[in-house]
Amino acid sequence: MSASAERNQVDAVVVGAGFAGLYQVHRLLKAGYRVRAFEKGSDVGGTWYWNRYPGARCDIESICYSYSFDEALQREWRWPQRYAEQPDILRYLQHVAERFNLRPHFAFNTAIEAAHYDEASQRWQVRTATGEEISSRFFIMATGCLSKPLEPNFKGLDLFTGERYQTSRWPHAGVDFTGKRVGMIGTGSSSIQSTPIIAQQAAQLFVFQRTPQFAIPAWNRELTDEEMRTAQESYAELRRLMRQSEVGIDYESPTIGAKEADAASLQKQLEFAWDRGGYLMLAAYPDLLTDLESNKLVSDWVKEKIRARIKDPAVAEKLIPRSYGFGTYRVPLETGYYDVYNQPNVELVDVSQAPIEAFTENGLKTAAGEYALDVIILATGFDAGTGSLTQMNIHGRDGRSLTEEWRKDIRSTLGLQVNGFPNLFTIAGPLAPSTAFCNMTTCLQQQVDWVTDTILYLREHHQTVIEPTVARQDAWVKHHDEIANATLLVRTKSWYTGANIKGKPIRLLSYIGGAANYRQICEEVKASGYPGFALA
Ligand code: N01
Repeated sequence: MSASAERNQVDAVVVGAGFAGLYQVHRLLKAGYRVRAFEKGSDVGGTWYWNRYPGARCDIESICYSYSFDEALQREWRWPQRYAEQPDILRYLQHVAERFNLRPHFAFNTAIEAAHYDEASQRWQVRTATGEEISSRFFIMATGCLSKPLEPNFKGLDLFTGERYQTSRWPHAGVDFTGKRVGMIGTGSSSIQSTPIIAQQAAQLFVFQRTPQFAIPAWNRELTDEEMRTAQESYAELRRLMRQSEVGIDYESPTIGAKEADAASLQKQLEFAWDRGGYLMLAAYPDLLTDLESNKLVSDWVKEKIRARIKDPAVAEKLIPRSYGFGTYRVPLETGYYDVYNQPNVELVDVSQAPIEAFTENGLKTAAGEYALDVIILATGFDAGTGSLTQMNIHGRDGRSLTEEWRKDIRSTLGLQVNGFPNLFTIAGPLAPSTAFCNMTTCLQQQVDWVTDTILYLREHHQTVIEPTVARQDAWVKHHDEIANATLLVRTKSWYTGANIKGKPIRLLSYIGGAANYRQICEEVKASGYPGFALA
């Protein structure tokens, strides 16, 4: 066999060079497998490679947002801030790639165009956009759950002669907004993080809002040497607590629900959670996401906090969410977001009743008026959960198309394997715990470990193929839906359920049964020899 033919006959193809892909390649190499990995971007980083907009930072505390698989790494790395900003996280991932010599195993600037499972050889035939054909036993997607940007199909999109940017495809050289009239479309996390910084530079900033958000203060700050040292020394215990937690970070919740608390203790508890900042606010009460009455109490309290930030009461009312409850749409953390609406150069444009109709040569037009702009920013979100996989043209047994199947109904087993697609693994795939309800670094590592252990199990048991049965898959979907449908999340229109994409089947995309519970289920499957999975 020639060297290039040998290079293209591998045990595993891994797609993606973010947190999951890097760790997956590391684990497989350590176990002695031949691996080729592919990444569309020009370097490692995944989410943190693409999302370079001003103000991009992680909403999970940096001490918890890192790998735990290597003791020396976690003891040596120093995070500068409570919530790490994008350049710091990218620097961390570049360091990990260097430290474990992972880059040589990746082909960068290389998208996967198509892949099909060949039943005769029991191997995946994978084709890249650069024309390579690779034959692999295992096909592992580490493509992230928020990787395929959603670009709304605005009329006249290309007529606009000014600058146009998408937050998730931000130019590496940055953008200078000085003296410019800027239009920001969308008010999700990306917009909420970037708006305060853009508002400092732009001559005028129009924020086009369709749905207001319950953003809560991050209270970001520098980490002291002492805090960092304490974390580094106690990582073993912290990681243990994180793994045992509901969402992959350690926190405490009261035992009673919000509606059971009297007015004084409710006020005290919410102030306490608010002051701690960030996601700990979501843990303010255990029934926040399941009980309408409790959710309303907390939502009303947060609404008052928002009102208190805005000088003009008419603008404040526009910023108050009314169609859903706190926590049922991804809660963005903010630093100075509401304050921008007190600046004279910032205008909030409510497009809920008067939608954006078209882009024009000089800006854009809503049903209520026209806006002259030099720059338009699309902060319009993602085709979450499925988008990164369905864009890839994956065909399993009998030529079954993953795109076609998920167009009708999004089904998976543990979020990690799909019936009809043997040896395909989908890390952070739909119906696994992912970004919405889990600290990604905790959950991704656990899922990579399960995938690797599964591959090792096959080797030990002289098997080459694993595929979930229809019955096992049906059981997982039923379990997932039962938990999801008992929450208030499914009542809110957002990317959490795929409702931001016209025609996408509605189902909560992330498993919400708890990270620790999910880990235990995965461990039991492994320990009991993969019941409900066909091994061949
Ligand atoms: O996207 P989004 P995002 N006309 O989907 C609006 C993660 N993240 O990129 O709500 C007008 O939240 C849309 O309006 P509506 C995080 O998990 C993490 O901000 O559909 N508006 C909405 O306001 C987050 O949840 C971090 O009515 C239109 C916005 O665009 C996820 O990524 C940082 C429109 C999209 O908001 C996605 O966040 C940033 C139209 N035609 C992001 N179409 C970290 O902390 C869409 N919109 C790591």
